[in-house]
Amino acid sequence: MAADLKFSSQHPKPASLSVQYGTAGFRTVAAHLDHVMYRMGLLAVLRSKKTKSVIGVMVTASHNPEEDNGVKLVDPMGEMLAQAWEVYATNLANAEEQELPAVLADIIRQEAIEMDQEAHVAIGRDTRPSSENLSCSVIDGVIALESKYHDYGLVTTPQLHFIICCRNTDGRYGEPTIQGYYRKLATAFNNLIDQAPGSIGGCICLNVDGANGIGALKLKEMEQHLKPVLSVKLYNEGFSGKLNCQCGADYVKVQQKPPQGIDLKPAERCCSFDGDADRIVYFYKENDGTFHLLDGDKIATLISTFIKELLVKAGLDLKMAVVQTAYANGSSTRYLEDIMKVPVYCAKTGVKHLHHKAQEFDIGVYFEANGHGTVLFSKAAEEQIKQLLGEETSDDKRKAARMLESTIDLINQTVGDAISDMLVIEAILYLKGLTVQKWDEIYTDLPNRQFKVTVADRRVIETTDAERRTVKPPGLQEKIDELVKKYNMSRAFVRPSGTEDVVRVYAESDTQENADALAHEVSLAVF
Ligand code: NG1
Ligand code: ZN
Repeated sequence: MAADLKFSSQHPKPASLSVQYGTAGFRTVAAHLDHVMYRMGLLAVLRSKKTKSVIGVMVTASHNPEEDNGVKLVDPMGEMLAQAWEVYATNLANAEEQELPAVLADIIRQEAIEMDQEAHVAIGRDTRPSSENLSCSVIDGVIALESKYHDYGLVTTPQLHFIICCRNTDGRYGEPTIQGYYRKLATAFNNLIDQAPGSIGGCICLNVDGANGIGALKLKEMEQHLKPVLSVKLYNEGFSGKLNCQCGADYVKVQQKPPQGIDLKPAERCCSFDGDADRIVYFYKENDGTFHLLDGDKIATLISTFIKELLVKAGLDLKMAVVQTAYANGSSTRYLEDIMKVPVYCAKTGVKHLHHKAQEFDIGVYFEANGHGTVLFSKAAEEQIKQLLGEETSDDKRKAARMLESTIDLINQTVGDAISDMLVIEAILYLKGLTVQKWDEIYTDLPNRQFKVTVADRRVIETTDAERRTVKPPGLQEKIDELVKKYNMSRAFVRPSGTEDVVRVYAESDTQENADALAHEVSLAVF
């Protein structure tokens, strides 16, 4: 390893700054990230040499404030960086300037990386003002190790994941360009819409809150490819408002109210993307002004119901399961298990955990309550569906198999994708002739509340059972259990956030007052 790394001194690490590769990569104020970006350029090269594949680097801080930024690496099939490498990322980001060559050399030795292997890095970024410069710093890191890169510029996070998967599967997943993404999804959407019964017609009107981010930009580009049955009205497009400020999926989910800047009329259906367009939630208001949120749990239920019905029609015996986190509303879990008879599993917060669990089934539907999720189809499932299409079979079975095939193509299986999920939901509602209210009525959410609590050191809290119970500090779980007993149909848990320096508190109960009171009491127990 060369003693001096090219450009390294141009990306100095601020003294005594320490960062950690968390659930969503590195995330902090943008001003602290320049050296991290350069070093992630270096790491992406090593990961690319190791896997002999194209590796992605996405510059974004998702739903966090515009002043923040972040970076995450994308592995060959479009999945999150392998967990073992998160430690390398943290070590590299925190190394002092003079230690950097040695830390790099250590990774090369530990992973037995062949340095003469070619490397390719694909870079994308969101619309934050800091993102362009930061992505140039990533490029400096790639060039320092004399490797090739492609800068895809402004893309949504899931678009970059899609491109990485396409590039590493010789185009079998799709054409590795943004236009290829639009074409694949639009063709699938249009094919699904064409399957609607003759009685269904007209136009779908949808208000979309773009969170003043990249999703709005990309949805506009995509619209021309879609059948004109979908009429999208975009709000918070990013011309004047600030990214994620009083808008976007996280704001709507956590605040349980509509975003600013949207002219919400009773019964009209709306959805919100987050800042990098990998999350989506739906909402509407009633005539009396009552706000209704349809979050990731409602989305998972709608999609899994649709797929299950198609599997029955097609006569396919495929094992489907839904993966949720501790934040899933208790009503959704009960509905899926008791009424739908679909097995439900709970994974730790963070997409990589859900993704991993979902891979165990023929069809794994996973969604975080915050609206991040997708559906995974095993190779065997895809093959069985294809096989049915090639066989002599009844028209009904063939039609169901064709719809399943289009659904697979419409879903971005690499990661949660607001645009893809939105098109899946819209196609399902259209095909079933459902309004947003009818969808909402499938089950009633238990009132719930989420709080953030700032403590001296959030790491003193340790959890078990997919983060639903605490094991440390001693006595905390017992206190929570006592509080939960005081309220009807209630549940509560606390866990340290993986992306912010806070402890998150969640409570649900029979009434909003009780959920609020329980969340409040549990917050006090955390101190
Ligand atoms: P943390 O900060 O660990 O709670 C948040 C979300 C996760 C996930 C990550 C990554 C909640 C409660 N938590 O994680 O679901 O999306 O950010 O963006 O929404
Ligand atoms: Zn996001």
